[in-house]
Amino acid sequence: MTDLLTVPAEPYGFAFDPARTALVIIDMQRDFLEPGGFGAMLGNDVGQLRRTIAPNRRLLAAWRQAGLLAIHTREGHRPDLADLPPAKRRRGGGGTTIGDSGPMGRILVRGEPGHDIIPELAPAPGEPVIDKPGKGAFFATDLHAILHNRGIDRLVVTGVTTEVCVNTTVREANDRGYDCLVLADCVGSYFPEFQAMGLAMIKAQGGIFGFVADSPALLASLAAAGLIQPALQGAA
Ligand code: TIU
Repeated sequence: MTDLLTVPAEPYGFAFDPARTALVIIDMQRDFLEPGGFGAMLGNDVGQLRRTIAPNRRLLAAWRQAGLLAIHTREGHRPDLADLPPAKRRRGGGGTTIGDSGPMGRILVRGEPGHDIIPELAPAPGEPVIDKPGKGAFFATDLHAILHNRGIDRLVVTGVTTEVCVNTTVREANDRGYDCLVLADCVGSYFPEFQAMGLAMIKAQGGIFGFVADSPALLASLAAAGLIQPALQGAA
């Protein structure tokens, strides 16, 4: 058993055993971060999310160097759209919707270019990729089984968007008994006010859903424990 590490966080320090902690990167897909995809179709400025790419790259590189478990998720639907709730398809208000053709292929459909994780954060061989039809990463997926089978009890959660898929996943994880640390610089929203409130709702009331910190604090704790080279704390 590895000694517990502690990351300075809000509302108080996040203690974790690295071997029992997974990094879960939520939906860093072209459909949300590049023009012409699902995020843009909903009327959003996708440029708002791109500041999350560099800190996620740095964190993922460090996490891999430490030999820890990284998991990637993707939101999307079957090509026949059989798993797409009609209500989800109807909403959005634009002329196009999920399943329609766009510049990156059919919007939010598995196997299409827009559904891919952005190249900067491409999964490495052996890293589980969870395809999810909903906002939460536990709904209609095998994520809980994968975590349980590996003895994971803590999650470091990053990705997009803060108030939608990140928050939904953290709430689902909370009810399943996981402690979650959300990294503010590694999660993004199309709306600055939702970024702030999405994080505030997690850490309020003594950490009602979990903990919030910035990735340099986590990297420093991994470096102090000798799990990563100190150089990786600042490498992009
Ligand atoms: N629209 C929005 O903010 N997010 C989503 O639809 N999905 C995720 O957050 N991944």
